[in-house]
Amino acid sequence: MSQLPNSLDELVHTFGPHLNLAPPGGWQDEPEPDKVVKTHCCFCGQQCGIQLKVKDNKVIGFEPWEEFPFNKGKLCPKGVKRYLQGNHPDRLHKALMRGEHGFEEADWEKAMAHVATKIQEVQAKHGPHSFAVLSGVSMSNEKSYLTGKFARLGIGTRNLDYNGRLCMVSAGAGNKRAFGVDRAANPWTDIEKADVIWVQGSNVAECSPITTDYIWRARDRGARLIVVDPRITPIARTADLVLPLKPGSDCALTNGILHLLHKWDLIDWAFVKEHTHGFEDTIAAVKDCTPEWTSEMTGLPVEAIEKAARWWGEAKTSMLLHARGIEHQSKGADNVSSCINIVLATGRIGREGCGYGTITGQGNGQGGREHGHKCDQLPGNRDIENPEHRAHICKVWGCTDEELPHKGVTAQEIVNAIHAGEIKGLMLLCFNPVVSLPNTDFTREAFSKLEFMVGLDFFMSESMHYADVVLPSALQEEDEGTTTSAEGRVIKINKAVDCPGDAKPDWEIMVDLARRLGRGRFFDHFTSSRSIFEELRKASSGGTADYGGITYEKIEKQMGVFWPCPTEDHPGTPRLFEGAKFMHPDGKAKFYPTPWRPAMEVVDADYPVWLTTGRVVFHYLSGTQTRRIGFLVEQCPHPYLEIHPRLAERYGLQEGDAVEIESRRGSMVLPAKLVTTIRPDTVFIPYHWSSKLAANQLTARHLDPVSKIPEYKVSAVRIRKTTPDRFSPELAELQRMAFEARSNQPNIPEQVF
Ligand SMILES: Nc1nc2c(c(=O)[nH]1)N[C@H]1C(S)=C(S)[C@@H](COP(=O)(O)OP(=O)(O)OC[C@H]3O[C@@H](n4cnc5c(=O)[nH]c(N)nc54)[C@H](O)[C@@H]3O)O[C@H]1N2
Ligand SMILES: Nc1nc2c(c(=O)[nH]1)N[C@H]1C(S)=C(S)[C@@H](COP(=O)(O)OP(=O)(O)OC[C@H]3O[C@@H](n4cnc5c(=O)[nH]c(N)nc54)[C@H](O)[C@@H]3O)O[C@H]1N2
Ligand code: SF4
Ligand SMILES: [Mo]
Repeated sequence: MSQLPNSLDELVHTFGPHLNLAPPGGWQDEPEPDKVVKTHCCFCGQQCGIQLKVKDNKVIGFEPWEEFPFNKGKLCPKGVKRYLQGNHPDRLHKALMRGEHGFEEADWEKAMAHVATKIQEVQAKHGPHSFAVLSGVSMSNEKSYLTGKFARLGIGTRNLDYNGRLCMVSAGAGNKRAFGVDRAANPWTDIEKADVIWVQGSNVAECSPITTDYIWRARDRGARLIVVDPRITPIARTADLVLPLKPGSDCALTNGILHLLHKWDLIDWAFVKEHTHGFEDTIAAVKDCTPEWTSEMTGLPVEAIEKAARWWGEAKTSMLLHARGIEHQSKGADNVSSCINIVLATGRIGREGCGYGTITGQGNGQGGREHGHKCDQLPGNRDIENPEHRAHICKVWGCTDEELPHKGVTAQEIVNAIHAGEIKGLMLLCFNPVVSLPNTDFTREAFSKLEFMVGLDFFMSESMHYADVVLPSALQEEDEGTTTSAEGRVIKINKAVDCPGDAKPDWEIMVDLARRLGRGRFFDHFTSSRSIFEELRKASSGGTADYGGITYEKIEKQMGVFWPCPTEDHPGTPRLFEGAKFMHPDGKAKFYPTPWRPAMEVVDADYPVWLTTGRVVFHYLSGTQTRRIGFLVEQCPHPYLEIHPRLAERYGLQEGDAVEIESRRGSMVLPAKLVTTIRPDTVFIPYHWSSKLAANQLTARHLDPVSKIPEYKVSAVRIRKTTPDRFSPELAELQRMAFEARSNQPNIPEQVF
C-alpha cells in the first residue's frame, strides 16, 4: 500500500535515494558510462524525454534530458526506474516451447518453424480467419504498422485488434464524429494559457504526471481548475471546484451543463452557426436536463453544477481534458461527445489557449491507433471498408484487393469468439489480456481453449502461460523507431543497447515468420525500423494521420513533429483546427446528441456499492514491467480496497482489515484502505496485479456499442468484513515483504522476483 511516512526512519527509508542520504556502506562510485543516449520513457503517453546511460552494452542509469521541450527533464517515479528492466533476471533470452514438462528453452529455428507450421495447420483446418492477432501499442509506430500488415498479408486474417481497444477507442469514436480526426486538438502549451481547465475522469497527477505541471502553470496565472471524478485525486486536491459525481453519470453532468449554457445564453452563436452542424438536435436532447435533474442523476449539489456552468460559460479561454474515467464506460463514446458539445457550444477550440484533448494513455497510444492496428482500419487512419482507401494501401503494399482482408472483430469480441470455439489460433504480442481484460475467469477459459497460441514478450506475462511457443522480444531501448505522444508529437526512440540472447524486435520476428508463411514478397524489403517508417510515410500519405513529410532527421532536429505533416517542407501541425477548420469534408464540426442512459450494471439491493478501477502512480498497466522493479513495488506492493470511513464503518471495517468484494463475476479479498477522498457509495481498486489480486475478476464484459470498450469504471459489488486468513497467499507474501522492507531491511532489492 502506498505509504505516507510517519517517522523520520520511515521517511529516510522511503525517500532515501531522493534525499541524497547515503545507503548503508556509503555510496558506490557510479561507473562512467560509455555513452548517454537521448530517447524517451517506455511507459505512458506523455513520452517524456530521458537520457539513458549505457556501459558495456547495458543500461545502467539515466540522466534528465533538460532540453526536451515537453517535460524539460522532469520524470515520474516510473520513468526514473524504467532502466532496471533490461538486466532483470526474468528477461526472456531464448524461445520457449511447451513440452511434456512445461516450457523448455528451444532452438530459435525449431521454434519459428513450429509456429509457421501451426499457423498454417489451424488455417487449413478452420479457415484463414480462425487465426487471430492481438497486439499492443507500447510498440513503436513502425512495429504497429508492421503488425497490421503482417496480420492482413502475412497471416491473411481479418481478425486483428489491439489493446488500445481497452483504452483510447471511445475518445477516437467521439473525436472522429465531431472533428473528422482522432488527435488531441492542442499542443500542451495551450493548457497553460487557458483561464478555465476542466478535467473529467482523469487522475492527472498519477497517470499523466507531467501534465500536472502544465495545469499548475495555468493556475499560477490565475486559471480556475474544475475536476470531475468520484475520487478526490491528487490533482483534485488543488482544484477550485471538485465535482465528485456518481460513477457512470458523466453525460448527465455534461448534458446538464449544456442545458445551463443555453438557458443563460452563454453560447457562441457566431461560431455555432458558421462552423458546426447539429446544434438544434443536441440542444433538444438536453431540454429536460435541468440542474435539479442533473443533481439527482450525478449526486452533485445544484449550486456546484451551476457554478461549473457559469465558470465555463463565462471564460475567455478554456481547455477541456478527459481520460479513461469517462471513456471506460458502456457509453464512453457518448460521454466524449457530450464533453465536446460543451466545447463547441462555447466556440473555444482551434486558437491559442482554447481547446480540448483526451489524454492518451499508452506510450504509443496515439501513433498506434493511426496505422492499421485496429480491426477496421488501414494506415493513415483509413477505413478498411472504403474502396478508395483500400486501393491506396493495395498500391503501397503491392497486393490485390482480394488479398487484403476486410473488417474483423474487436479485442473483446476476438476473446469471445475464442471462448465460443470460432477462433482457434492466436498470436499475442505486447498485450496481457489475462490481467487487463474484464472478467478474468472468462478470459482464462477462452485462452485454455486455443488450439495454438504464440506469444511475443520480453517477460513471461500471465497471458504467456497459455502459449505453446513464447518468442523473446526486445525492450524499447533495444531498437530505434518512432512513437507519437499524447500531444500528437511524433518523436524518435533511439537504440541504446542490443537485445540479449535470441531476443529480437517484434518486427524482425514478424518479417521472418512472413517468409516462412510464403509471404516474403510483401516483407523482404524491411531491413530496419527506418525502412518500415519509409513505407509508413507513403501509406499514411493523404490520410487524416498524414506522416508523409516526417523523417527521422526532421524529428531529431525539431525535437518532434506534430502530424499532420504532408510534405518534407511542412513544419507539422501543433494546433489542429486553426481558423475553426475541421476535418470533415465541409470543414465544419458536428454536435452529437447524447441522451442519458444508465450504466449496464447499476447498484441494487444485492450489490449496493459502486466499484471503480484504475491506476496508481507507481505501477504501469498489467504490471508485468513495474511489478519487477523493487522501488516501485516498495511504494505500492499490492492492491487494496479504497473506501470512505463512513462506508467502512457500516461494515465494521478498519484500516488494513480483510474485506471480501464480490460482484456477479467473482470475488476477491483485499486489505481496506480508508480514505476520505472517495464518495461514500463507491470503492476503488487499482488493477495492476494478476490472478487472485486482479481487479478484473470483478468487472464485466459490457461494451460500448460504438467503441467496444469495456465498462471498467462502473460495476456493482457487495462487500463484507472477513478474516486475514482469507488473504490470498500472493497478497500475504507481498504484505510480508513490504513489512520487512519497512522494518528491518535498509532496502528491498531494486529488482524483485
Ligand atoms: N501511473 C500510471 N500512469 C499511467 C498508466 C498506468 O498504468 N500507471 N497507464 C497509462 C494508460 S494506458 C492510461 S489509459 C492512462 C489512464 O489515465 P487515467 O484515465 O487518468 O487513469 P484511471 O486511473 O484509469 O482513471 C482516471 C480516473 O477516473 C476516475 N473515475 C472512475 N469512474 C469514473 C466515472 O464514472 N466518471 C469520472 N468522471 N471519473 C471516473 C477514477 O477515480 C480515476 O481517478 O494512464 C496512463 N498513465
Ligand atoms: N480493471 C481495469 N482494467 C483495465 C483498465 C482499467 O482502468 N481497469 N485499463 C485498461 C487500459 S486503459 C489498458 S491500456 C489496458 C492495458 O493492458 P495490457 O495491454 O494488457 O497491459 P500491458 O501491461 O501494457 O501489457 C503489455 C504486455 O506487453 C509487454 N510489452 C511491452 N512492450 C512490448 C513490446 O514492445 N513488444 C512486445 N512483444 N511486448 C511488449 C509487456 O511486458 C506486457 O506483458 O488495460 C485495461 N484494463
Ligand atoms: S510521466 Fe509517463 S512518460 Fe513521463 S516518466 Fe512518467 S511514465 Fe514515463
Ligand atoms: Mo490505457
